[in-house]
Amino acid sequence: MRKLIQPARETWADLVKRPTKNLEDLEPGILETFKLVKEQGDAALLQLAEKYDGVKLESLLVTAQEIAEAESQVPQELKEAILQAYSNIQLFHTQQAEPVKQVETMFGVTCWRKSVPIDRVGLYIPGGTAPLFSTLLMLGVPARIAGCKELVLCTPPSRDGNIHPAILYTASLLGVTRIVKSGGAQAVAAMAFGTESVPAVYKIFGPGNQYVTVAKQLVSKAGVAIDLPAGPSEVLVMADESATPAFVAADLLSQAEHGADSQVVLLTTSEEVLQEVEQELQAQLEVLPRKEFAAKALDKSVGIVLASADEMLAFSNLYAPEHLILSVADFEELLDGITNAGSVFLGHFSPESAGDYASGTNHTLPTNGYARAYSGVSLDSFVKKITFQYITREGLQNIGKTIETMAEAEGLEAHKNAVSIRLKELNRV
Ligand code: HSO
Ligand code: ZN
Repeated sequence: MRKLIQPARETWADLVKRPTKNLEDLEPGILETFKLVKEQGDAALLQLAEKYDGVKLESLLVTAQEIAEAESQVPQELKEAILQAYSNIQLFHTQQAEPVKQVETMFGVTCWRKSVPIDRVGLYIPGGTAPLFSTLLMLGVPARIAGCKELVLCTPPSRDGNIHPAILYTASLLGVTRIVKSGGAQAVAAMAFGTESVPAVYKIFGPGNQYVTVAKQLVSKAGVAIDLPAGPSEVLVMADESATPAFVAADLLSQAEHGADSQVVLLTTSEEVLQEVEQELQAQLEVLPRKEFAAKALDKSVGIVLASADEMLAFSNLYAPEHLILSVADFEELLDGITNAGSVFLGHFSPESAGDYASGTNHTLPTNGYARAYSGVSLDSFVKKITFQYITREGLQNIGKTIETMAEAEGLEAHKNAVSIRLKELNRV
């Protein structure tokens, strides 16, 4: 971890920058994949599973028998944990539903807005080094609450052609029946354009490697919505003298173990805390199974000593972290000052892992500074909000003149006329 003591304000803008990766080189290959999937559908997915996942699949779709087998392979303790997390996430996201409120803006002019589920959504769950069944909960639970009719799940198969049993168990809890053994850009293409086995969806959710990320960006240009512009996961921890260095180190490592490109930042008002956290990082890192990823992420990370809590807050708001942990005694005093963050963890006993898995909040959050303007995934991500209005005869008489005047000033005579023609009729009777 790089150490900085009270860096000058002028340097902050550079310090909050994430490393930029040029992903444009990937585009031609991904567009080739899109073409193949559009032309050959399922056959392309099977061919690419052989090429990239190293498996000759008999069938792209997971069968009911595979789901039943998975059920028996997941240990009871894990099932109970998943059910607990499910229930908390469900409770938290159910409360996000907004009641329909009719507003009479003028007498006889009534407007309202209603959430309507997106009919078909695609959920992408990466394979690779960690089977993120928790992400499936974070996406599937709000999708179900919203009332999305069809959930399509794409996830890459392992070399033996299977999907991790915990992913299948979670999918079956969510009632997701269309589980496609496909990953990478080809899975994104399948969900965007449709194949024989994969219905085209209207919005694609979920994290993935850089191929998936670029593929999502490309389909979003073609009219399919995506959840968030994705980047590597990140955490910023603020720690004062009251922090326990071992806890802080554990939080930093929990983020660092996601991958070599994870972003980890420590802000503290105490040089001593910084030193102690560093020692703890070394000790805890040694025994981590994923220590290679975590070590690489830590190498690029930074620990900064700042003069005050206000300075920490100012830096954090500039950085706009995906996760913000306030390991400080008086966190309440800082809350109103937080302007940019995806999700915030308060005090010494609220580790990020709680939100990653089970407390109820969503872990699909804006990275790469997007927290300045974006929110994480929530119930809203799975609905469109449709506005309605009903104007009575009297209502049109009340509002008509305003519309006519504005339309005329914009030089849009036909707009004006749509009102005038009605008002004339109303005045005639
Ligand atoms: N920290 C990740 C989510 C996750 N952690 C899944 C563990 N499993 C992004 O918020
Ligand atoms: Zn995590």
